[in-house]
Amino acid sequence: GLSDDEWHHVLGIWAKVEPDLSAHGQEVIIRLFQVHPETQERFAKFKNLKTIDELKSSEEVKKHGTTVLTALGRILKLKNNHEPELKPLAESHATKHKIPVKYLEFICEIIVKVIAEKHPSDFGADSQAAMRKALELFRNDMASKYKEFGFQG
Ligand code: BLA
Repeated sequence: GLSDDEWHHVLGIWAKVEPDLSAHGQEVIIRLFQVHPETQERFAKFKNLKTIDELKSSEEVKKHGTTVLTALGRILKLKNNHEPELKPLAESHATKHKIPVKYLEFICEIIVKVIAEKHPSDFGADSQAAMRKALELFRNDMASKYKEFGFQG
């Protein structure tokens, strides 16, 4: 897990993200689809969105971005005790959406980049390192739950 000091960094920057969660979420999803187009194929509901303008004007993309960051925020706030929140998410992602761990790595990297761009003066090296560590914990625990649900990830 992370130290108290590391969690303090993680939750400190998250408090700056939260007032504008949907703009952050929208940016994360659009960037994910642009940098890793294969990820967009996983969404039946987004397959019809071809251009960057279509992605930007989609209320559904914004809504999904908000869903993602709301869930992630809940998980981060539980710190090292995220299991109750993580378990149903791992189950749906293992058995229904079938999202490889590799894709979780992609989105986590993009989350760090988007926060760094939007909050250059509040997301220094220590905070970035702490956030990366928190996201790695999230991914590792998702990966081990995936296996419990019979998905190799
Ligand atoms: C749906 N993804 C969801 C839901 C939540 C998250 C809460 C709705 C409830 C559920 O189905 O369990 C949460 N998604 C997250 C979190 C992250 C995220 C916390 O991306 C990352 C920090 N899911 C992934 C990745 C992809 C993905 C990397 O983690 C795609 C590459 C896909 N999530 C995905 C899909 C759905 C979903 C396809 C269903 C969307 C729908 O049709 O409504």
